[in-house]
Amino acid sequence: MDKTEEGVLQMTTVKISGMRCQHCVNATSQALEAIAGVSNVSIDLDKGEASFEGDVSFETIKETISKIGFEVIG
Ligand SMILES: [Cu+2]
Repeated sequence: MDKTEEGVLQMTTVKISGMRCQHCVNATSQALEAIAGVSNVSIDLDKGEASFEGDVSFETIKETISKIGFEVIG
């Protein structure tokens, strides 16, 4: 878990399985950005990880990712 400073939104990283190319990365990025309260989404395709800022439940992230055909695995 990344360090959280006062006044700075918490950074969350989740593992996602199923992303294979830049198109998948874009789809994931757009889906996460569309969630209210989520910002600064960045995706690492090699690691299969997505990082973002915002106070949002893990269930919401899981649901959003599964809707576009991928799976949150951690
Ligand atoms: Cu792809």
